[in-house]
Amino acid sequence: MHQLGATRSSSKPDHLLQTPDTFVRTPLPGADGVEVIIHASPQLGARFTQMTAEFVAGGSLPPAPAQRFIYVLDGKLEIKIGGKRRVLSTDGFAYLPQGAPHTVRAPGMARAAVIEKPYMAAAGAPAPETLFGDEDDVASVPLMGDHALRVRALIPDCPAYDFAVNTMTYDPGAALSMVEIHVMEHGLLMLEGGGIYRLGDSWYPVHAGDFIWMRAYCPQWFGALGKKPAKYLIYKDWLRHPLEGIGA
Ligand code: UGY
Ligand code: MN
Repeated sequence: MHQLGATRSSSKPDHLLQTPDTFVRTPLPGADGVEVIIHASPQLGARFTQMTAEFVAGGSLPPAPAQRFIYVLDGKLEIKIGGKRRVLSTDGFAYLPQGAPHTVRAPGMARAAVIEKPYMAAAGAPAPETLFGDEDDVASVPLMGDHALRVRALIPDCPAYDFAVNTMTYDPGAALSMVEIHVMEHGLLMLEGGGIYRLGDSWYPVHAGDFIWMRAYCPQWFGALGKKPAKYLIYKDWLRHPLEGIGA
């Protein structure tokens, strides 16, 4: 149906709100039986890629040119890496180190969030290891003591890893306690519920299915609205000196 040119999506220099009505599916070279929506990429100004991969039965992804994080949104994915085989169900996740040969295949229809980032080594940091997990099994921690806003860290907070992926769950009415302005950039996929997101000088209604990119230093705030919790999956670059990687 025509929306007569209207959408909640918005693309500004310091943020992108991409709502499902504006998603364009594209083939990914080497992928078979998978279409992707590329939400964040260097073309946008991001230093990582985030996509939603939509698999038909038997669909598979090609190897990544970087380290890769996969979070299953629907269905199941079979991952083989270094002699290990794991089948991830909805809310299951995997971290696959850069250069580690692996295969990702869907036995049936499936959807997944896929985040890829060139690895930035750090002096003295051990090499990152393959990880598998299920979001349900990760302990949740109240954000700054607020039990109505709970964070689950899916990647260990240790210098082997140069990015974080967390889920954040807000009870209805819960909100970030401050407007954040920080050096990290974010990729964010709304998983459940909704609310109001402040990005820069704009306030947006958002809900499950929406994607947001925030450039470093983009002012950001979220408050959850509605009768059920709001939950999102959020990426940030993490645990590296800001001058690393820019040849300073
Ligand atoms: O981890 C974070 O920076 C997180 N609190 N940001 C956000 O939810 N927009
Ligand atoms: Mn933040």
